[in-house]
Amino acid sequence: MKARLDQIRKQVAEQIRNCDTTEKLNEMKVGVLGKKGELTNLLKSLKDYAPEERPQIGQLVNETRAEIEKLIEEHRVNMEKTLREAKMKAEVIDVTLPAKKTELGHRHPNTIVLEEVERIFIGMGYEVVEGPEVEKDYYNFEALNIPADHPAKDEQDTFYITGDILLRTQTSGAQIHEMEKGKLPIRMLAPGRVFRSDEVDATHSPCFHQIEGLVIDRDITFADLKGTLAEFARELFGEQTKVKFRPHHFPFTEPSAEMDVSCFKCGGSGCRFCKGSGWIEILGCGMVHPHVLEMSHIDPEVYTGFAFGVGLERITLLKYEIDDMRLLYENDIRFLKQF
Ligand code: 2U9
Repeated sequence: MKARLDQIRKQVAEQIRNCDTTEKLNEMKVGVLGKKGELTNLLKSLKDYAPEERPQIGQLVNETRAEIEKLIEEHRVNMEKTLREAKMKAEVIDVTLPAKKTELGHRHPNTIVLEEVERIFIGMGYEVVEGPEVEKDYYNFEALNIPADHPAKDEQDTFYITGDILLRTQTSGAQIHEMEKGKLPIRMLAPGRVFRSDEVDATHSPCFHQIEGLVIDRDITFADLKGTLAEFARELFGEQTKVKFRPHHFPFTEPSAEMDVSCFKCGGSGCRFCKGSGWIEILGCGMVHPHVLEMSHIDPEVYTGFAFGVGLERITLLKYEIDDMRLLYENDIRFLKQF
């Protein structure tokens, strides 16, 4: 029996040495030590021996089994070490290679312009207030002196949710909410999304952004409006920028005007960009209508104010010389990368 066990041990040791993968080693282990393995068979045949011989033979078989298990595990550890070392040698890392360039995200061109406009007005003492996008008809129209039969109230132009609730078509509701709080003076900027039932094209979108401003205090005059907006234009488009005001009409301001800036491309001499006129229309503005003040419980005999409204996309397109508004919403990374 001892001779047979020695023979098995030698054979198995040879087999172990020949295993060069973990799979082969596992297969071999099952073959030798498993249920149908020779060592198990030897243990099963113990009953054929004399009872007094059985403990000694059993012990010999178990010792051989333990030895084989030890050999297998030693070989496994060595093999894994060799494989790991070979893999590491093959995978040499060149630490002198330049690192992969990771692309950093950055602000959308609309956000860049919005933050610039906010910075300018915050510098003049304004507060930024964002109103709700879903508004009551009253805050979007009535409180702004826009009568029931005004074309802007047409269902063709406005997204109504119910007869009385709508998606705001201008951010002015935010100013009405501030005025109703009764805390004066007011110097505020109301930026945000507005919604109009427009077809999408190069200059229109059913959702775009406005930045509106409102100042209410004692002794506010049209001169304050002009000085403030001229300074805004100089900060946004450059120190050399000139402004001009043309009379206009809005229901919520009286008098009303539109402001043009001298073309920042040609300096005012006329080019393709300003269509030869030397001027570019930038915003609408005016003195807050006394009726608008009254409706929000502000006495127009004591307080006056001015307001203005800018289309954010319009400024972004002009500043970056983009000729199609749709580019601002498509989120094409090749376009956005340029800013
Ligand atoms: C209150 C009183 C008056 C806001 C104003 C404009 C002129 C204006 C347009 C610019 C381009 C809208 O986005 S646009 O199409 N806006 O021309 N907005 S004055 O006047 C107000 C606002 C609030 C209480």
